[in-house]
Amino acid sequence: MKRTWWKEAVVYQVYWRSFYDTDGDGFGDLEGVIAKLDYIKKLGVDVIWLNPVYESPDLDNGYDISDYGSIMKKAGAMETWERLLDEAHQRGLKLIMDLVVNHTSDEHSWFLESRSSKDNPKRDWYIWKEPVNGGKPNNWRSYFTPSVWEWDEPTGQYYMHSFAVQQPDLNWENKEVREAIYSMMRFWLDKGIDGFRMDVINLLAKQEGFPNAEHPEKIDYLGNNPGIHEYLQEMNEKVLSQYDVMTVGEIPFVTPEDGLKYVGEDRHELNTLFHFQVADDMPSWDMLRYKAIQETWYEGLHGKGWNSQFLNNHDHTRQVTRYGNDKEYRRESAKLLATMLHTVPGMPYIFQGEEIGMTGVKFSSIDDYQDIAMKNKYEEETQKGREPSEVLAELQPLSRDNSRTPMQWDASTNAGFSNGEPWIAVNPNHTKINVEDALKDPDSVFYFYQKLISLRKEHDVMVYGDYHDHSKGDPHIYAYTRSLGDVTWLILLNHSNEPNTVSLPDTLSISGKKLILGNYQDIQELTALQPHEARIYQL
Ligand code: ISL
Repeated sequence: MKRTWWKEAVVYQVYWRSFYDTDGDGFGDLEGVIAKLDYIKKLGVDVIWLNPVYESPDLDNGYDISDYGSIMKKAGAMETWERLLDEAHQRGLKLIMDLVVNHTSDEHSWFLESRSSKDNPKRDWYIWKEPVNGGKPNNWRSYFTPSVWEWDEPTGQYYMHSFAVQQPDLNWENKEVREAIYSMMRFWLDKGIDGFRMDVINLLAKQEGFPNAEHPEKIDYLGNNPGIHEYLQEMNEKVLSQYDVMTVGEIPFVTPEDGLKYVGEDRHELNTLFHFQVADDMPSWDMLRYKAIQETWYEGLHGKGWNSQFLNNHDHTRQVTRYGNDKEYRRESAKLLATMLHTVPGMPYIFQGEEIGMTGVKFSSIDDYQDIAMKNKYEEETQKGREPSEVLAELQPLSRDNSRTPMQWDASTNAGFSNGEPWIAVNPNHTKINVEDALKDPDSVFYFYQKLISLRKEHDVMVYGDYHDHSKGDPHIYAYTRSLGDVTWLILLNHSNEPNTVSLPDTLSISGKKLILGNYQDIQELTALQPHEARIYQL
């Protein structure tokens, strides 16, 4: 596998609307990101992934784009964005943008033209279907609604939307659509961005003939359909291959075998991917399942393609709450999960606030939640006559708003995020969990992340080392090696609220070996790990 800058990178995800508000409107903004670049740089990361900032009615927090070529007013002006890119580059930080091209907003001029009449030149830029037997064309469910089909009275047809009604799917079969998207991509690449995170990029191709699904509730039929690889190979050939950029595909519903088709170095499609066998399919922590997933993806990609490692983002609950212990062992647990994500094979992504161990949230009323996905689901379920409090309790743990509460800068009002009324409530625990306190505490989660990231820069074994799990079958201890040349690291994790012993072959004895990094101040017993203890040894 050839060495590249992006394989060696750590990515920091900036959900700008919850990052830092400089104009007091209650939303974060690009000036705020600029103001905090030195903080991001201090962490030691290499790349910023900026969530969508394009003009949008903001129904799905920017993932409903109405103009790809301009900046959303609440985020700032194009001049502000250009200054952000320049200021980031001056600090040696790369910037990748979010590419959302499976769908647009229903307020995009393309869709307004397309829906205006059946014979409009842009009618075929979206997916329109006649009724079937007087009703919807098929039984497909969308991510956010019971059906992908929305009736359009004026033209007497349905249009398809894989997400909200207000997010109509583009018709990628139409060459004009593809060329318009490629031209938009060049617009941003020519401004100097360093790549794209590609939103549900495996949904671009739809099932031939739009047949009914056997299990409509399992929405995997929306992705990985014939034609997708031809689209991505064309995108690579016409656009991406002309630039030195990184591309990470958000690719749900794939196994390693399918994932490799998107990121194999010989495929000329994308560089790396987010799969969702954990974040979407593993509701709570299951060490045996996690190890098996890591194993299959390592075997599937090793030597051929590159993986990305994450456990939370703007769509998935904060990892220390969902997959760790955010109560009595919050710091240790946050550091253990970080050690794991930064030492398993693949490039690690840090979601803003993860580096100080921010937690999920539980609002008492559905009115406090802002996420369109959650509000739609709440409506759908309560409409069935279900008890609202039961539905709320069911939706709270995995609500996307868990990760979208404002970045906690200090213990002051609104966590120092805004002088206005924040668009979403601040987590009350900001008085205890915030950047200001973290930077004063040499043992904070922040400085532990900083050490992990700096280790990555000094030791190629973290990036390019072979992986071997030596703890298969153990439900709490995760013990694995990374080996490169004559360097072997052994990572020991005890994902448990109880101490656990580590039993390893003599060849992996840690007696007398160098401890590279650990999350406990002192090691009480060499072969026994404390609750949520993590250690990295050089053998
Ligand atoms: O939200 C999810 C489950 O919690 C994910 O399945 C997510 O909806 C899915 O991976 C697609 O997410 C992306 O596309 C959506 C947008 O709402 C998400 O924020 C974005 O990450 C539509 O653009």
